[in-house]
Amino acid sequence: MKKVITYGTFDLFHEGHYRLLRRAKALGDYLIVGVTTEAYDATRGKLNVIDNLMTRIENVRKTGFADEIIIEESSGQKFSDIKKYDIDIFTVGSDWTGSFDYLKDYCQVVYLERTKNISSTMLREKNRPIQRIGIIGTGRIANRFVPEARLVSGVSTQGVYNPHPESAVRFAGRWEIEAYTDLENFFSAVDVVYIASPHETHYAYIKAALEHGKHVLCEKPMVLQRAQAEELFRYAKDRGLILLEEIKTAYCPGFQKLLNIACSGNIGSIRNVEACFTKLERPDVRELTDPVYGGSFTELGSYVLLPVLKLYGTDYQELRFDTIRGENGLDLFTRASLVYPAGIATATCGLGVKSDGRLLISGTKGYIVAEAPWWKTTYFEVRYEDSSRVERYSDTFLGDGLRYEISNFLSMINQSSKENFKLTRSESVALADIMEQFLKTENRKHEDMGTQGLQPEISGEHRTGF
Ligand code: C2G
Repeated sequence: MKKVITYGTFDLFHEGHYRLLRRAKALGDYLIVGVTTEAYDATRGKLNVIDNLMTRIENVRKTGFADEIIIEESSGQKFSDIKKYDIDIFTVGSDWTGSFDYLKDYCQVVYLERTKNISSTMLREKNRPIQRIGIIGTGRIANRFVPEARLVSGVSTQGVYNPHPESAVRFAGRWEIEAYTDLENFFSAVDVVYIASPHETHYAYIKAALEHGKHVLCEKPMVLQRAQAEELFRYAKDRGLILLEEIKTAYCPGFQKLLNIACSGNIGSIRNVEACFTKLERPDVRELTDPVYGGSFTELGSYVLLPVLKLYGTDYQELRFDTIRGENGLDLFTRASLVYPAGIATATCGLGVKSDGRLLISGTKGYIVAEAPWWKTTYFEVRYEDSSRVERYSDTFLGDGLRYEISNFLSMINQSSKENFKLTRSESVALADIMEQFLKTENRKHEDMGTQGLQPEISGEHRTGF
C-alpha cells in the first residue's frame, strides 16, 4: 500500500485546496492530511487565518479524499511523521518547490502544480470571498510581494500585467500566475490591484483600476503631486473603494509599538525627530539615472517622512531641502528639514552617501532611539536623563514585511472601513505634496502620465524598473 502525506492550513477552503487533495490522493492508496494549528501558523508567519482548526479539519474531511487527518503543530513534525506513518510520498503545491527537498532522503517528494485560478465567489464557510490580486509591474518589489501575499490568508495572487509581453510572461512563469498584456482582460480577472510600476505611472494605473471598480494598494510614493492624490482619494471614496499607499514600515507591528510609546507621554512632549535611511546603489541603476523621477528622495523619502508626519501631523510651518548631487544632477543625499509649532524634524535619505540609518525621537522627559534598519522595526530603546534607566521594546518583523500591509488592506476591504489609521489619506496627500515641492525645487520637468493612451505610452518608453 502506497502512503501519501500532505499538509496545509486549508483556510477559507477553495478550489486550489480541493484540487491539491484530489491529486494527492491519486498519487497512492492512502492519504494522510496534516492540518496546521493556529499556533504553528503564527510561528511560521502566516497572517489572517480566519477559520478555526475544527472548521478547517471538517472542510478537508468533507472532500472525502483524506483517509486520515492529523494536526501539524511544529516545523520538525513532517520529518517525524514520515517515519511514524511509514510514508512513501510527501506532496505539496508547487508554490513550495524546493522547500521540502530535504525530505527526499526519506521518501519521494512531489510538488503538484499550484492552481492558478481561484474563483472569489466559491461558497465557503462564513461566505468570505477570496480576494484575487492582480499585480501591475514586474520589478524587484513585485517579486517580493508574491511570496508575502501567499502568507496572508484570504488573498490569492491571480495575475500580472506588464505591457511588455516578455516581462509579463517571465514574471508569471516564475510565480505560476497568469500573464496579461491587455489591461481590460487583466481587470476582468482580478478583484483588487497592487501597483508596483515606476512612480510616474501610478496615477494612471490607480485611476484605471478604480474606474474598473477595483480596490487599490499602491507602492510609495503613490503619486508625486498633491492634486493627484486628492483627486484619487476622492474618486475612490465616491465609488466606495479602498485606495491605500504602501509604505511597509507604516503597517509593521514594531513601528506601531514605537508610535504608541512615543505618543503615550513616556518621553514627554516631542520636540525633535530625526529619521535617516540610506542604501548605497550602483551608479547605473534606474534610481540614480532616471533624470526626472530618479534620486534619493523620490526613492526613500516616504520612509523618512513617515515618522515625522505620524508624530507631528501634516501642518508644518516650514519645509526646506538640502541636497548633495551626483554628476548627472540627481540627488545622492537629501535632507528635508521641517519646522512645526512645537518641534523640529529632519528626514534624511541617500542612495549615494552612506550614513547612520537611525530614528531618534527626542522629548522633554527622554528620547527613543531605533537603530537601522528602523524601517523594519524590531527593536527600540527609551532612554532618560538617568542613563542607567533604559526601557527596551521589541516586536517581530516577518519576512519582507509586505504581509502586514496586505493583511491591513484585506481587513479594510472585508470590514468596509474606508479610513486607515496606520497611514491616513491626509498623510498620503501630505507625502505627495512634499514630493511635489521637492521636484519643484529641483527644477525637474515632470509630467505624470495621464490615463489617455495608457498602454502605448508605457510600452513606448521602456523602463528597467518596471
Ligand atoms: N495550493 C494550491 N493552489 C493554490 C493554493 C494552495 O495548490 N492556489 C496548495 C498549497 O500548495 C498547499 C495546499 O494547497 O499544498 C494547502 O495550502 P495552504 O492552506 O495555503 O497551506 P500552506 O501554507 O501552503 O501549507 O506545513 C504546511 C505546508 O507546508 C503548506
